[in-house]
Amino acid sequence: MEAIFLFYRYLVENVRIRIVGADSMISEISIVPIQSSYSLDNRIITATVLNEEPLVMKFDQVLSDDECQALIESASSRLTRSKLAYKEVSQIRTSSSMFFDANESPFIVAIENRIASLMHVPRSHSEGLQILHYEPGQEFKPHHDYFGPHHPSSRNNRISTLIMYLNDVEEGGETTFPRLGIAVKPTKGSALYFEYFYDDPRINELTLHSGEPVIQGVKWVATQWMHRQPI
Ligand SMILES: O=C(O)CCC(=O)C(=O)O
Repeated sequence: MEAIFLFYRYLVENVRIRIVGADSMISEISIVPIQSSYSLDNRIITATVLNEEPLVMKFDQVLSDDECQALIESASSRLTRSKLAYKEVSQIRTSSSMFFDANESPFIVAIENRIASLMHVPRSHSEGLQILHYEPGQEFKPHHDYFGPHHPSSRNNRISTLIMYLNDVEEGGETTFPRLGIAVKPTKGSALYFEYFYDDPRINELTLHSGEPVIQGVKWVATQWMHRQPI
């Protein structure tokens, strides 16, 4: 009889299905199905849910030590000052960074394929893999990863993010979500996942996050952003 009180509307929008209840309490299915581990690419990636809606998860063993090192080495001679959404240099984001080209090398393609499987979005929806480097005092102040409604990229907006930590940071450099009370310490090979593909913009807004200033040591991360449609 419960079915009488429930009206399910199924919407398929490229990569996921949403279910909307008749009581207008929206319960939206996440892009990534919640599991305690994922077996892919000949490895077991373990997962911890940090928040359910919006979904925020920590993954362990996403990258091996050798892969972290190879990413750092391939990126280090190509870093330039990081910019914001309108290509402006700002004190909001003081790191340096670079993007790998699509299909740049078999190594990068293999990593991107693993990430796409983990994020449950086809690789064709991804931006080039980005490497970020922070020296002591550098940071990325609170921001959202999706584009505002007036930005040209909002027509095919970002829907999810994977931040992979390429080294252990001695002190500082946590990724924090001030509206969710979450702080994640960078640990080599692990990754932080979150998505902002919800109908209710208030849920997406909760993904405000920052890279806290590095206090001691340096911080290297690789970031992958997925879009609603192929790029
Ligand atoms: O460095 C971090 O911990 C956060 C990076 C970040 O927020 C981003 O790349 O959007």
